This record gives sequence, structure tokens and C-alpha cells, in this order.
Amino acid sequence: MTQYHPLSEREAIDFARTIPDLFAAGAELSCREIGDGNLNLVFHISDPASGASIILKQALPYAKVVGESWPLSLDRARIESEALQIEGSLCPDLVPRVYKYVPELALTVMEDLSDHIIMRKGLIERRTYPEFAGHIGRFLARTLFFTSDLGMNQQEKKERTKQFVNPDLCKITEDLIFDHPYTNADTNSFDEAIRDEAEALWSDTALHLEVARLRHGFLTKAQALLHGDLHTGSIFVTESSTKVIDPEFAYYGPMGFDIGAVLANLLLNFAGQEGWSPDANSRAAYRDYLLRTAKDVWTTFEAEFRALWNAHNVDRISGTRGFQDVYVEQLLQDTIGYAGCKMVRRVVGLAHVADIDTIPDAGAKERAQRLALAIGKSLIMRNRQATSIDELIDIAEKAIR
Ligand code: SR1
Ligand code: MG
Repeated sequence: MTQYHPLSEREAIDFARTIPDLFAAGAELSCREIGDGNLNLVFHISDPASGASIILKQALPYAKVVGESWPLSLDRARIESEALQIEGSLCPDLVPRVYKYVPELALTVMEDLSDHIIMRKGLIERRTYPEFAGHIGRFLARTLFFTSDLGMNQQEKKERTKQFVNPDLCKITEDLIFDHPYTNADTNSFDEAIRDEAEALWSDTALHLEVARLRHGFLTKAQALLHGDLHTGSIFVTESSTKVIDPEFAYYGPMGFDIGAVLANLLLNFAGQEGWSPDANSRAAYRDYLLRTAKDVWTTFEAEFRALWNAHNVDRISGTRGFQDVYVEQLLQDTIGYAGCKMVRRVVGLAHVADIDTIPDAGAKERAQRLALAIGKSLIMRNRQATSIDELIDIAEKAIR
């Protein structure tokens, strides 16, 4: 049996040749390591002569973004490949096909999506994706409903909860999203220009109370199988296609965490328009597009989730009149709170987003950071009172006035 070691590009090519029916014998294969995320190696292998190509994704035993001092379990590669297969069974058009998982190398062989681009990059280039809200709303509704106690056998769900125990990756989230931004932690990273904002976060006890409640939900609310890291860097898009990748943070948690992640990343780009829009009119137009998309994501999700509930609920007493409304309102509140947490961490925590970090003009970047923090904090503070997605839109609109 092959022992785990990080593959070289040469070894990745040799491995790709062993996959049946993909590359012709003797084909001249080329390979590039294209991983630009925080954790893994990603090899793109192609045969320029035939056009055939494939992705090999290999987990490293540590967090690449920090180094070997931060060990991480290789079991996340299993979790990712199994989550992709469940998501693929529920939304076959919205995830890459998994061809093979090789546990001893923590390696997943999957469909190459090079005809798509990473959504974060597309949004920074101010492109629009008219199908995205419908696609991701359906993805969220189907994956969350059919892995919850509403949509699957409840004893099987308990087994599935065990299958997706993911302590190392959950710990990253618990620390980097729900703790470190709110104290003077070594992992934090922010521009000196906004030190006043960071220090204000450390002493804001009313905010801490809301974050503690949301963190408690992340720790304890095993509601559905989450993607767990559903930002716009985990989504490939074209104008007509959406593919969700990278569910290595998958675990059983609160549904609103995934929905909130999508909305937060649209709003981070909204804040980033301080630096990307050429003039005030185009800034306003692109921001309108982002807010419309955010609202459509929620409304598509809600409509599809309610339709699934009405057609497929397996839990008799959950069919009691009124319970669906209570459940959906709580989902909205969680979504708004988690969206806020996901925004704050991307400005002052360890891992930032290119939508703001790569803004070339220092003044515009600072304005974008302050805006993202203002929106994030307001969302966190609003979470328990919210009754409509319009409140999220209002918070964003008021922040730019
Ligand atoms: C140490 S990993 C930092 C971040 O990258 C991932 O994409 C997750 O968002 C994680 O929090
Ligand atoms: Mg990732």
C-alpha cells in the first residue's frame, strides 16, 4: 500500500495514468499545482492533445496557510469526498463529479471545472451571474432539508452525524470565526489603519453576547449536514452554471451557517466595491445587483425549503400548523447572525478575502474594511430580532449612506 506523502507534480501525473479510460497510453500529460486555498494541494492534469483533464486534490497534514506548526487531520479528505457524493446525489448539476477517493493518500480525483471561474474572482471583475441565486438557493434547500430530521430517517441521520464528526476543521471555525476576532489573539491580522475598529471589537460586550450565542449554536445544533465553508471561493461559476466545491469543513451544524456564508460573501464584495467600481453610478449599479442576488438567494432557499417540507416531511409532529413558520424564522435569524460573524472575521481575523485585501488604493481599502465591519456588526446585533430578509438589505443600504 502507498504510504501517505504529499505528491510531486511528477507523481501526480503517474497517478493520473492509473485512472482507467481517461488518458491514452503514452499521452504527454502536463500538470500544474494550482491550489490557492489555505489547506490543500490541487493538481490540474491535462492532455493537451485530446483535451482530457482531471483534478487531483490532496489534503496536507497541516494548514498550508500557517505551516507545519498547525497540524490537521487527513480525515478531512474522506469527509470532503463523502460530502461531495451526498451533495451530488441531491443536486447532481451543482457539484463536481467525484471519480475516486484514495484514503491512504488523502486524495480525491474529480471533475475538472476549468471552464468555470471561482466566483470571488468573477465578482471582483464585476461580472454578473443571473442563474446563481436560483442554483445556490436550490443547493441550500435540498442539501439542508434532505440531511435533516425533517427530510431523512432520524436513526440514519444519527449515524450520519457520526460519519461527519470533523473536530479539527470545526475547531478552526470555532476559533477563527467565533472567538479570536473578539480578543487580542495572535492569529488576528488587520491593517494598522483600522486598529481602532479591532480594539472596539475586543471590548464590545453586547456584541460578544450575541457571538457567544451564535457560537453555542455552531457547537451544539446538529440540524443538517453543512458544507461548512460556503464562501465565494468555494463556488465555481459561469453565466449559466454553478458548482459548489471544497466541503472539507462539512459536519452536522446549524443550517443558517451555510446560508449566512453565501450572503456574507456577497456583502463582502459589496463593501469591496469601494475599491473596484470606476465611478459612483457603476458602484451603485453593481451593489444593487449584489443585494438583489442576496435577497434572491434567501427567497429561493425559503420557497424551495418550504416546498420540500410540504412534500417530503418525514416527522409527523413537525407537520403541526405553525411549526414550519417558527422553524423558517429561526433559520432567517441564524442566517443573519452567522452572515455577520463571517464578515467580521474576514477583516480582522487570520484569513481575509481578496474582494477587500487586494484593493490597490489604501484609502478605498480602509473604507471597505470599515464598511464590512459596520455591516457585519449590525447583522450580528440584529440576529435575534429579524423577521424578514429585507432587514439584511436595509442594513447594507444604510451602511453606505
Ligand atoms: C486555517 S484555514 C482558514 C480559513 O480557510 C478556510 O477556507 C476556512 O474559511 C478557514 O476558516
Ligand atoms: Mg476551502
